[in-house]
Formats: sequence, C-alpha cells, structure tokens
Amino acid sequence: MSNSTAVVPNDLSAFWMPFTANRQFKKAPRMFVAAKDMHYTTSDGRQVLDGTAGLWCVNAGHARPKIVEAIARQAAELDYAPAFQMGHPKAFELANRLVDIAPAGMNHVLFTNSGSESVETALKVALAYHRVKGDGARSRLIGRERGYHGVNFGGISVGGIVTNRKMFGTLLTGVDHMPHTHNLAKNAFSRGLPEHGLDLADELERIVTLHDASTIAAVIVEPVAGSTGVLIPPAGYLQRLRDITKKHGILLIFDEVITGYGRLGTPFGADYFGVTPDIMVTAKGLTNGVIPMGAVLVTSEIHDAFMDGPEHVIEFFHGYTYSGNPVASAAALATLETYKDEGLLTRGAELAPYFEEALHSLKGLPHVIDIRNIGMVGAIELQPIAGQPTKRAFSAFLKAYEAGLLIRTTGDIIALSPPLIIEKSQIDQIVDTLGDILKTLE
Ligand code: PXG
Ligand code: PLP
Repeated sequence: MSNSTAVVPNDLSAFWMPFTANRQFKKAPRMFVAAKDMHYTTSDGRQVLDGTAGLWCVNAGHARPKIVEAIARQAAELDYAPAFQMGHPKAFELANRLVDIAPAGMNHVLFTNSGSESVETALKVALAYHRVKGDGARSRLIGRERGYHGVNFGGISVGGIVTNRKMFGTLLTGVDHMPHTHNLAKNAFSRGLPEHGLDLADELERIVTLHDASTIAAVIVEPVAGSTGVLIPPAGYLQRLRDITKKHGILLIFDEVITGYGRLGTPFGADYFGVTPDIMVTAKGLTNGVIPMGAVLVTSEIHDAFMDGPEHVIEFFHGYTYSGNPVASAAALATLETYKDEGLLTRGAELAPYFEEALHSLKGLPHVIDIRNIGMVGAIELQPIAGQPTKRAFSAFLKAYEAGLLIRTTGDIIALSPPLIIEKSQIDQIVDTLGDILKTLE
C-alpha cells in the first residue's frame, strides 16, 4: 500500500467542499489517495471499483500511461504560454483533432477550463453571433426544466434545478424553459429511448409563439440529462427540437459535457441521435478528467460570421487565462490518442447490451421504481422514504462505498457511468453489489 495515507490531514475545516454535506462528511470522511484503471484506493487501504468514472469524466480509466507521460513532458517543455495574442502548437493540434472526431460541420473550437465555462462560452457565442449578423434582438435563451449546465450565472439561468437557482437572485433575464421529459407513469423500465413524450418537443413551438422567434437566440439542452438523474429523451425528440430551431433561425446548443467522448457508445451524443446542433459544449472526458479543460465546437457558419471587419481587431471579446493551456492540451491529445488506441469512443456500443441486461436484472428488488439506460449510462430510481427525500439513495451510496463500489446519487436516483474500459465481470460486480444493497435498504 502506498504511504500516501500518511498525508491525510487531520484538520478538514478550511476546505469548503463543493456540492457536499460538509459537516456530515467531515465527521466521517471518505478519502481516495490513489487510483489505477478501474479502481480507487481509499485512505484506509481498500480498493473501490469506479462505477461513475469519477464524476462522469475518467472515460479511459485512471492513471493511463500516455496521459501521465504527456503531462509530465509538457510541463517540463512548455508549461504556460499566454493565451491572448500568442499561441503554441498543441492547442492548434488539439482543435484539429477535435474537428476530426466531431460530427461533420463542427469546424471550430474555443477552449475553456470546465463544463460550466464551456456553457457560458456557448451562450455568449450564440448571443454575439446574432448580433454580428445584425439580428441583435435575438437575445432570449431557452433551457429546460431539470437541465444542468454547470454552476455559473448563465448556466444556472438556463438550467432547471431549483436548488441550484433559488439562492441567487434573478439570474439572467429573458430566459424561458421547456418542460423536462421524465415520465415514470408511462416510461418506467424503458430500455434505451423511452417511447412516450415526443410531443413535449412541441412545447418549444409554444414558447416560440409566446416570445416570437425574432427574440430568441438559442435553445440549450443536454442530449441526455445526466446530473439531474439520467433523463433519456423520448424517441424522435431531439430531431424535432432540431427541426423547430432550424425553421425559426434559432441556434441549437447541445451540452455534451457528459454525453461527449464515448459515453453513449458514439464519439458524441449528436452521433448517437443523428442530430447535429450548431454549437457543442464539452469538457470532462476531453482530458479524461485529469486536467481541467473544456471545448466548445461551432459550425463554420457561426465562426465565419465573426471574421468580418478590420483584421487587426479582436473578433470575439471572450477567453480565459487558461484557454488551451499547454499542459491541458497535451493531456487532451494523449487522452484522444488513448481513446483511439483502445477504440473507447465506440466501445460503449459493444458493452451497452450487456450493461442493459445486467441493470434490468435488478427490476423487482425493494424500492426500485425505475431502471433506465442508454450507452454506458444507467440509472436506478428508488421510491423516496416518505418525508425524507434523498435519504434512501444516499444510504445506498454509503453502503456501496463500504462494499467497495463507487456510485453516484442525485435525489433518490442512483446513476452509473463506469469508465469505458470496464470488463463484463466488473459490470457483474456492480450489479451484484447493488442487488445485495437494495435488499438491505431501509
Ligand atoms: N453541463 C453538463 C451537462 C454537466 O453534466 C456541466 C455542464 C458543468 O461542468 P463542470 O466541469 O463545470 O462541473 C456538467 C457537469 C453528477 C455531476 O453527479 C455532474 C456534473 C458535475 C458534477 C457532478 O451528476 N456535470
Ligand atoms: N479576476 C481578475 C482580477 C483577473 O485579473 C482575471 C484574469 O486576468 C480573472 C479574474 C479571470 O481569470 P481567468 O482568465 O483565469 O478566468
């Protein structure tokens, strides 16, 4: 066992942890001190199977050699270069590689440091695009109930999770929301795309009628809503959103922070659904989670609209100190190489049928009110304890951790999204462990 357990601090108060019950956590901390391939090592020396790819980001598994080496080499060779008015080769190379694997037409890339920043960047590109086209009245943004688009102000404004919004004032103005598509009464225990709910896409027509298309800049949705508990779109739904947005000159933004980089068994969600947006928001799997980085892909039509006016003038007043950071770029290039070497952008498609069968074998166990899956994403929805929502699923999370399995819970939904290098025997281990736990839950 590594001696890194020695460095676990005994004062945990200074770090105000993100999206965490801080007081509860600090009374009984759960610490990872190492990771390799499919497993974490805890501070008490146990192996924990990673059922969630970290937070949906470690798609190639942990501590992959090419990525580790690329980061070390890059840090020694060129650690940082100014992002504005200067360049370095790897950011350009990475943008080219991304365009190669992206759906046809997504030809230009803006770099960020997270999913949240990618969302802000995409929303700003959309607003500015209409403006440079002389259509600046198009300033409204349309999101969706239960959508998650990160935690910055634009993202929580178009997002639809009340706990992430209610503390923060009036947010962006001029935002409206489509209804979410989750319908247990009609779609429980669907495999893949649910059958019912295509008509919910027509709610966009209603919103367009209310505000008039000439005021709407963009619609942003996750192809599959992940963070809110794995809400899979009804068959035909995303195509219909595409048809409606196209008809009205509204940009369609896919937030592919979770669905990108092989999660659904295709390089991007756009490929899975055969629907190409105007802007694609990505992060997480871009660097295998190792170094923070995001990328926003846009069509030539959008990019070219900005390439007007005098050549010495900055075309788009936006960017981050770390946009295309050399070490992050090197990590991303090595990640894409690892995905390519091991076929990971499509391996999910081979594993998905096995994963689906295994998950649905849990049907009938106590408290299970839905099981749903798409690609290498699965969810098990539990009946909440009356008056104590989230408690039952969180208790499953704690029991799984004790039993050597990392799962993710949101509300009373268990979400699974293992690294794409997972073996069938490890899928069995996930499902067997969960089965045992579900039988013992209060
Ligand atoms: N958009 C989507 C669709 C996401 O899933 C973000 C934006 C924000 O990315 P950053 O890198 O700023 O966190 C996300 C992130 C969970 C979970 O448990 C999901 C996310 C992050 C952390 C936890 O479901 N999604
Ligand atoms: N705040 C201050 C005071 C800054 O100088 C900067 C960048 O120069 C920022 C925020 C933005 O930081 P970043 O570019 O890392 O997003």
